[in-house]
Amino acid sequence: MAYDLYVITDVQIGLGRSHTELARMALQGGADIIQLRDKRMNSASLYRTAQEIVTLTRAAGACFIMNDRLDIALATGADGVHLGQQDMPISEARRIVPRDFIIGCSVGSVEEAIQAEISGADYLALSPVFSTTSKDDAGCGHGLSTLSAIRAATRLPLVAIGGITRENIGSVIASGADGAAVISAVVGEEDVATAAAELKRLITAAKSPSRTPAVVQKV
Ligand code: TZP
Ligand code: MG
Repeated sequence: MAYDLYVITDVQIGLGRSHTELARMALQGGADIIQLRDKRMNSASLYRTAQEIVTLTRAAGACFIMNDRLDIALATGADGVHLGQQDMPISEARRIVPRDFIIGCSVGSVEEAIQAEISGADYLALSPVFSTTSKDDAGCGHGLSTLSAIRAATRLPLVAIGGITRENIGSVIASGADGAAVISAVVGEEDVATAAAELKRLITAAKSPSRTPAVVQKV
């Protein structure tokens, strides 16, 4: 499964578009994973929205991850859930989910990364890698050195989240991330599909082995 471009829907940042519309456009641009994240929506609306996004991600061959809410993830047939340090314990979630269900975990240090791996996480998200205004309680960025240290400490897929832009994505991938989870760099753009496609192109380029410049022979 690809973790390259992981788009988190956010209707506060999404310039008036719904979660479903943001997801549709991000998928058009090549998003590999869509996460539904909304701290304000009631459960009924979250459930309906998750159902809509499951349909879209299945049609696109992409993956749908529900933020926080394991109940809604299971009820809608989501591919997985994303849990933070303040959410239900990974090991308890693991006990009640189907075998191939994905559990992602936000971590802020090597110690948390190791603990999440031991507890049964399928992927890790360094959160936040850079400072961001998109999440109120995100705290200061942990930086690329923490990203590299976590990369060295675990073999789990590792995404970086927080403050990622077209300008810094190359350094994020070079520091060991398998992909980038973003809100504003995609969802906050007028043309969501094009922003997603451009970020994905940069991620793919950063991952491909560097090409040595052709030597021009003098004749
Ligand atoms: N978790 C950690 S930082 C963050 C979340 C949901 C927000 C990321 O948003 P942006 O706009 O890509 O910085
Ligand atoms: Mg959470």
